[in-house]
Amino acid sequence: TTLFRSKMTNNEIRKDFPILENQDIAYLDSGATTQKPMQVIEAVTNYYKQSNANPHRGAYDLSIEATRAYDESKEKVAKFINAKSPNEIIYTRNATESLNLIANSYGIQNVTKNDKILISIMEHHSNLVTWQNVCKKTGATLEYMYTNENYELSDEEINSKIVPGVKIVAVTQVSNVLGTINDVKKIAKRAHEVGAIIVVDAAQSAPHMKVDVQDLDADFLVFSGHKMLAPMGIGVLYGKEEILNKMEPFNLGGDMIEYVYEQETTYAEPPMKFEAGTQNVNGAVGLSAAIDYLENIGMENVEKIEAELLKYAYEELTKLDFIQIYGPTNLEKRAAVIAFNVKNVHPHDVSTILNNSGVCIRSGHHCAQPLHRKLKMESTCRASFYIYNTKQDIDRLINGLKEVQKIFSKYM
Ligand code: 7TS
Repeated sequence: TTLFRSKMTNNEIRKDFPILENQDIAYLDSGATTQKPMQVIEAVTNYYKQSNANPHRGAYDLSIEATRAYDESKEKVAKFINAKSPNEIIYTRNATESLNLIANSYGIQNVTKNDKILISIMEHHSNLVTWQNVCKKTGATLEYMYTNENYELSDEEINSKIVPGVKIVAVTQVSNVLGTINDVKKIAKRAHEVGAIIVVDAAQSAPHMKVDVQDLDADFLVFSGHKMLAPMGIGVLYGKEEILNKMEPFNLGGDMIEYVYEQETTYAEPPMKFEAGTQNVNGAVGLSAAIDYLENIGMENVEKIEAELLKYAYEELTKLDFIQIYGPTNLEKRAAVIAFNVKNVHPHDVSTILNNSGVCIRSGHHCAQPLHRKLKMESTCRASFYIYNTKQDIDRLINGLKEVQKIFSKYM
């Protein structure tokens, strides 16, 4: 069956998603969160029907089974991103919490007032406000890499900003607004040359392309389960083992300790050291099933399906002369996300009218206010695609936009 499924088309994949069968919608907001296939929904339901208990605590079979499911999930994640060991995988609530853990447990503890932290202008607020806060608390300086005229980080920009004195480079692999794919491997190499560590925000990349932490030489890498078919509430933090071993925990309490005395505590080894409190086993089980689902399709096939959707959507949108599209024009360097504006119509009006015809897109600043301000975009509409989207979804978007044009024609 693997062979058969690996050839699956988006039209076949779509049938695995009950919500897309139950609702008459073109769901074009997978950048915000993805829908879930039956396989993930059933894995979570079965976990609660058959295996639920608090892991790491009971000597009884059910608790051992919950622990096994949790550990197996980490092994799958480690393989999915080619980490050396599941001990390098920490579960959090989402990419945001993973970034907060790094900022607090690594950033605040390792940065001083003469250091610089470097991010890019296209960062999501989660990878921006967190570092602002580290700088406020330590006196370090926050600097930015800016995009060129093609919405990309040029080599000159990378080389002139990543210089001695920079201690942390935190950058997104894929922009959630522009769709720009950043050359993280090159950025990591440069960061290491000047003695900095690299934090990779893979929230918009891990669901859509093969991510290999060893090939990238990432020191930290984060993503959210809910953007890759898994339930909400499970996030991943990858960290190199030697770095995690030296870090202090961010959250304290049960399950992250070794021995506790009245005045002193020794901590467990990573990853448990960073996972205080009862873990999200159902989320881990769902993430496991989501990775199985994606690997069954094959990440190369995922990329292929999305590239076709992007090409079709981009071409169709380009035909509409009342639309302005943002982001790289070279589609090879771009993920399946398109931010755009309808001339003289506010994005919120566009998305409201599209909603009337069942088209779900996002409008606003997409948690990237500095990017919008820098590029003088105000706010934008954004369509983002995933493996269950079809050309019909895109046709609905295009027809909806023509409807917007009709309604607003006297202002255009
Ligand atoms: N980093 C990037 C690049 C993102 O796109 C997002 C979420 C996050 C981090 C944070 O993820 P979370 O799961 O912790 O919330 N981006 C979006 C979006 O584009 N629309 O809604 C959420």
